[in-house]
Amino acid sequence: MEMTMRWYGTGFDTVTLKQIRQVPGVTGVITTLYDTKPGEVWSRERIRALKDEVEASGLHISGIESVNIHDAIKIGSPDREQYIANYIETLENLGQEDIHMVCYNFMPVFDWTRTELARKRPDGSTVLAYTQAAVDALDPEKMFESIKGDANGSILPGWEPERMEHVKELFEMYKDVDEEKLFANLVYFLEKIMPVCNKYDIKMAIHPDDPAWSVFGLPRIIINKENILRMMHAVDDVHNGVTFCSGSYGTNLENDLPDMIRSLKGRIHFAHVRNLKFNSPDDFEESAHLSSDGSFDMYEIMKALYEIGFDGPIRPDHGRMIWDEVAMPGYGLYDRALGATYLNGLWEAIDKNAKRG
Ligand code: DNO
Repeated sequence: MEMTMRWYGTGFDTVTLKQIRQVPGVTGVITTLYDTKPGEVWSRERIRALKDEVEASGLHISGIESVNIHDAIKIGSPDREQYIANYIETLENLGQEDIHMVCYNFMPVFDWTRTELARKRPDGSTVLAYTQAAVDALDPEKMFESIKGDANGSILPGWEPERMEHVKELFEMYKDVDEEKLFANLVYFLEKIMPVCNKYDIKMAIHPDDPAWSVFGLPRIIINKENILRMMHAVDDVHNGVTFCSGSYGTNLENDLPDMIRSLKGRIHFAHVRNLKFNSPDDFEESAHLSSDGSFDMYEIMKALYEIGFDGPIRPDHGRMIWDEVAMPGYGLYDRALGATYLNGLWEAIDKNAKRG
């Protein structure tokens, strides 16, 4: 595996490439062109400029998170053909710039959903948290309003204000899309993009739905082992792979994370590893990465990744806000750096133990 950190780009991220370069063991970044909209073609020039900037800092681009999918593709409306063609062009430009991993998601309307962006923990840190009761009590149109105030002035991924202004219309557009239709639209999209992925060896890594169940009655499909294996078989190509995100699949306590990892051998192209602390099955918060701070056994998760021979990029995921840092919720420097160091430590121990036999 290669340890990386997510970086949103100059002007969007409070964390600098120089800081990331100084986190021990981190050699790459996972980045994006944060100001592009779903459906837009990424030009080679812009990709090259991003690459040059990252490389000038002594790091490299380990993959893209995300090239977002236009709603027309998820809904399956006639204009999807144009957006798929644009997506293919973007992949071609990425491939020509030697970028080989693309993370994306297929969640309708909302990307990840949390009900609090700054829940205070006993140690004074603040974390993202989710309570089902809060979602049930909320009008989806108010969801954006309710979290925007806590975003420390940043634009949260998947919650771009210009999209959120049209939440009502978006819900309307999805009204005839059930889980089967969404799944069929995903397969349709993947079949169309596989040739370009094969040509440039671009590994597509679908991010799970977070939380791993339906919110506000919207269909959600990338939620458990059964569904993800169905998707892998439907388009049985190594370039059709997954982002294994422990914090997203882990929202459903019925998901056995190490078992899922083992069953996806060869198809995990990217890993997000973090812990969650459950206060009840319907209420969780994003604790520190350490096993003892949350509900998951992080050693078992890393061991499963090690045992399947995972060799893609991995990144610590959302961190707590600590030491008075002001940053995009989940994406400060300090706690993610602690997370990276912890995950590297686990990996080193697992590796040494395995080699000693
Ligand atoms: C949240 C992230 C997601 C993820 C997308 C991938 O912090 O994990 O926004 O990047 O779902 O497309």
